[in-house]
Amino acid sequence: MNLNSFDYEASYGTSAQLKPSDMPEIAFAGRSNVGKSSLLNKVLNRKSLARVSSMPGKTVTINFFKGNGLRLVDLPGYGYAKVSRAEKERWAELMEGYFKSGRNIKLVVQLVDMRHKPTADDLTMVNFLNDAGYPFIIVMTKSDKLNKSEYKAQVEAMTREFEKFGDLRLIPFSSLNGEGTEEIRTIIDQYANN
Ligand SMILES: Nc1nc2c(ncn2[C@@H]2O[C@H](COP(=O)(O)OP(=O)(O)O)[C@@H](O)[C@H]2O)c(=O)[nH]1
Ligand SMILES: [Mg+2]
Repeated sequence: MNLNSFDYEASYGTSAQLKPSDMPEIAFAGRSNVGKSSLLNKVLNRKSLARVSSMPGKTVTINFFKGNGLRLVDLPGYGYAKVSRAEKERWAELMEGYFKSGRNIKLVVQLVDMRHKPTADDLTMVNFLNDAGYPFIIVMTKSDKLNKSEYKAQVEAMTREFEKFGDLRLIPFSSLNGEGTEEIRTIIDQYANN
């Protein structure tokens, strides 16, 4: 699939605004600031298609990108400490609405920061995906920030952390040096056509 021809489609702040699903979708989930927008820009080979925000968690929206009969979905980030209770409720409403609207979700790409243990929210998200039966992979972001020994230790720690999910794909990724980009493109292609 040509991932160079995707375009921004729309953003929504409440689930009532979501359009019915008429195309397969691949969704991207993760905590605010994990590097989701950077990953989308890198994978889609665009400089600033998905805005790279310097104010994480500021607005809760779900963003759609469309191309080649496929939608890529930038799910709202979670876990940002300074958001209000109202924003947290908006987040939950939007996520629940998204996952309950009968969509053709081919794959969820779950991002975790490679430097740290997955957060409680990360694990809640992964358990939800697993229990609900969505195919998912884990992308470990910001791999460029680790030295060689930290890198090796974190691959091992993450492998143990997610062991119970069977042969789950764990992909180190860096939007800075491009590590993992081709692997993610290949997986998107495989699942989109599946
Ligand atoms: N070193 C490094 N920084 C990154 C990487 N990905 C994102 N960042 C930085 O992390 C911050 C959050 O990135 P962003 O893509 O907006 O995260 P989002 O909130 O998940 O969409 C920004 O300052 C990015 O420049 C990466 O792979 N390596
Ligand atoms: Mg973002």
